[in-house]
Amino acid sequence: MIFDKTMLARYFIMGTQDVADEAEFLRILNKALRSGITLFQYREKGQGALVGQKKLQLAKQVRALTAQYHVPLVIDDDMALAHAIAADGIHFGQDDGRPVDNIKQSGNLFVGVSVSNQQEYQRIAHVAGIDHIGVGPIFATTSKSDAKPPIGISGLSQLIRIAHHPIVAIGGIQRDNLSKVLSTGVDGAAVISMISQSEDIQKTLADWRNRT
Ligand code: TZP
Ligand code: MG
Repeated sequence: MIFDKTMLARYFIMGTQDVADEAEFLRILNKALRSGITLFQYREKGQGALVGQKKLQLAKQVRALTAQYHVPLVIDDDMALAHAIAADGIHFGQDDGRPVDNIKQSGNLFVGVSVSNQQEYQRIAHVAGIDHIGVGPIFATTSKSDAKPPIGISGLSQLIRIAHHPIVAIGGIQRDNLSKVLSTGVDGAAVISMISQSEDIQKTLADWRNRT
């Protein structure tokens, strides 16, 4: 799929490790898709994450659901799976292999790369084939055990100033700090817990839509 930066506006990420079980995962994903997320990343990673056939089976259901709602689907750090289910994009971090190798294998998937600071950005800034950058964590987060130190709003603003890629902010973004994040001029925000732990996903996303 051809990447468009408007896809980054309301970017939802989730794997089964973020919720109680697969039924809960599908319930939350359905609600989020119906309520206006602009992109979904399937990220099965960390303690309790599915692997092998179980991961493949759930990924197929995620592909069917996202297609039904015309929401692009990104797979985190699993090129074989992304191709197997015909995802729209692939995302990888600093520890997920060499960017040039990943880009070579990406085919028609669009490509996102995570950076935590300016130094990491400068290292990949001139690698061809990267469609957008994820910057974070912006704030402290409990959703990623190996997250680097938070870059904060000022760090995000500085990175946006020097970057020549579309940027999505990630990490610790909640309803009470979302406006600050968006005021930096970033192309979007990516969240796990703001949606996966929301008591009213429809309302959370309605509020978010009104702020962008
Ligand atoms: N990458 C950087 S922070 C993070 C990821 C995957 C976790 C974001 O989760 P939350 O719950 O939105 O802070
Ligand atoms: Mg990764």
